[in-house]
Amino acid sequence: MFKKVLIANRGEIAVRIIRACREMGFASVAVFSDVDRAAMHVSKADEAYHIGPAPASESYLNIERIIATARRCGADAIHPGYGFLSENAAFARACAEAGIKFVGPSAAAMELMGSKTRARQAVQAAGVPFVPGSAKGLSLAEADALAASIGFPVMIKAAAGGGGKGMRLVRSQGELKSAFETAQSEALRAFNNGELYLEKYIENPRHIEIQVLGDEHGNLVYLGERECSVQRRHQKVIEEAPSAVVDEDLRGRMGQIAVQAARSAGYTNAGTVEFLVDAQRNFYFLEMNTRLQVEHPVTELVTGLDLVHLQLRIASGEKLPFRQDDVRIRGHAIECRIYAEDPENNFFPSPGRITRLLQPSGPGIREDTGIYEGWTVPLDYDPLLSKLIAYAPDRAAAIARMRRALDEYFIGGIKTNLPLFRRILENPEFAAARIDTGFLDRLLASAMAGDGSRNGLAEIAAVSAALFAASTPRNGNGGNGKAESAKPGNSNWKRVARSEALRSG
Ligand code: MV4
Repeated sequence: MFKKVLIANRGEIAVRIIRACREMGFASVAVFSDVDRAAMHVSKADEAYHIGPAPASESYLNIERIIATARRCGADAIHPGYGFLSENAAFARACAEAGIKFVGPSAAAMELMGSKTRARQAVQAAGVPFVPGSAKGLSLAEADALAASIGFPVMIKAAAGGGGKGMRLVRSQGELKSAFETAQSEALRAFNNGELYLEKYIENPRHIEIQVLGDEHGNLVYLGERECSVQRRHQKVIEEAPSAVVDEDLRGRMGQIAVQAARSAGYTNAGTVEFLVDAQRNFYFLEMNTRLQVEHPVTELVTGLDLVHLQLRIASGEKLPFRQDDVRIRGHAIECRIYAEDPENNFFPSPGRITRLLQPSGPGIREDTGIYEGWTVPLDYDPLLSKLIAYAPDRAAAIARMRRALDEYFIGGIKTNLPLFRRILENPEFAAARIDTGFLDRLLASAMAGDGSRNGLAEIAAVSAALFAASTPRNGNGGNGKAESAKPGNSNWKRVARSEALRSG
């Protein structure tokens, strides 16, 4: 087992990994940039080292600096978290060369999955189902001929892309040439690789992904699915486990396919196989993510497993401590991603100082967070503040629990997307699990238009703020001795705002 683990990340995920290290008896090492000296992950770790200025390219993405720091402090492993260097094969290779264990798959497996066309070819033999299309890079002429034979609409995708980057929807033959050319120049600019492939377009699919876990002795298991259809611009907003449309039979079939795909890539450690699922519940392989995902907690809650513990045990060479038959899905978990962004202003990032923070707790509530009252959210990184996760015996109870927790949650001083969750969770379509990747866009469009029966987001925010201000004592300072213009000295604002504004529909 390891003695000391360096966490090459920041925010809530760094805190999450530090906690696992503490539980397992490993010393933890944080790294931080200029603007993160006061960040929560720095104070939670056993040691912390400065790695550079605010821009990620000079700090959290600085491979040499991070390896040098790990060497200097004697770390025997590096956990990359998600984002930053987590899917960077060169970083995994640099760790190996420095004799430091990278907590994740091999550099070769990462590289293979990084190319969507190579990944498709590698898993094809394992009987993995795909959307009709090409498994190799295409010229414009080849794309034209293929699109004509499979029929429009089609999607042009960048082989080096993923997560929605460099994609183009093409509805007719006449649009193909210019879509191909812009996609190619975009891909060249973004990935230094202009390879494009093409697929039949699936209209409003669900996005459902399977968590897999493999040890370094050839054992692989799947840990059920996550429903990730509630998203906006390829940014997930709500995830849940299990999916309401996945029964035992479908879970078994998708799970076995995901394990086969991972096996054919020589995959180890934690990974996620993404699928599109159509209205007839046909499923199609999209891509494999070679990292621990943001939404891993919903899988942890319904399986009772700790994915970060398991990642660390696998990386240290241990065998998986259970078999597929031992994995049971129990209850229902929902996660809300709380972002510092303004839903009233086109979700523009809203960094700044958190002047007041009231966090939910109680039965079935977990919060993975990297924020605290008084901290200033920097504008240099992804604005994810916190993940609020509700767990209950069934989906309806999990929704009720999440709504209760959201009512307890207050973040003052910055704009957040908290009001959006209140609206999603009271939506009848969401309650009935009639969700697909177009759900949130439709909901936001109806909020803009004003559906007559309830307040739009703007009104809810305005009414809440007015009631909050009215219920705040004039000289109240919340008891922390710092002068603030508006601070909730008591909890009246919540009760009033809830009854008067949020429940008025
Ligand atoms: C698609 C698709 C429809 N048909 N491919 C977006 C992210 C990237 N991983 C793949 N994506 C999609 N690929 C075909 N052939 C629709 C999407 C898509 C999507 C997928 C998952 C989650 C949200 C999405 C939102 C819009 C489009």
